[in-house]
Amino acid sequence: MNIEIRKGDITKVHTDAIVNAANSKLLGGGGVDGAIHRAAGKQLLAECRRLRETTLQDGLPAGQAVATDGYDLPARWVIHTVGPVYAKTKDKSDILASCYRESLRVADELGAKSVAFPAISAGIYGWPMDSATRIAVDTVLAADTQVGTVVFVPFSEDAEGAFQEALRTSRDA
Ligand code: AR6
Repeated sequence: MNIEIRKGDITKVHTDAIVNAANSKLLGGGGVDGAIHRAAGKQLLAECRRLRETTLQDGLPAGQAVATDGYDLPARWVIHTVGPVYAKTKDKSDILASCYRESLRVADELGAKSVAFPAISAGIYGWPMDSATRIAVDTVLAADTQVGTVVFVPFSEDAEGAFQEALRTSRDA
């Protein structure tokens, strides 16, 4: 698998699919979720609403993933996943790892060969960037998937440095 780190706005990335760090309600929000809904256009929210009325009446649980079309985005699909809210007193690393594994499983179902990820849970959900990026890189490298290219899309220099360090140390290992 080819792994790239490309700092910037994930809504501009031309991979087959981009991953959204959504919430369980799946009806938009702040952060990368808001940016993706703005860039994809109203049809994205309409498809999310249909999912909530049919297969996802109770919402999307943390650690799981579901696909929609990408509409006005350069990416053909959006894979929505829900990260765990960070808590010092409870280790939710397995749920965060599951976001990456499940997103790649959904990508395989779609036939997506390239997938871009933001740093899931590392914004509003409060996960420390170093830990979030390490879980991201380790989980993607260990995944059993047909996806050939994964692009991590840090939104800040700090996040870029954290992804680079996680990739460097995992490849040394
Ligand atoms: N491209 C790439 N990364 C981005 C972009 C962008 N356009 N915008 C923000 N980021 P967050 P979470 C980074 O808060 O922590 C929403 O309200 C951001 O700097 O978007 O999983 C949802 O609806 C951070 O490093 O997601 C949920 O309620 C990373 O993306 C909740 O926030 C993730 O930050 C999810 O919180």
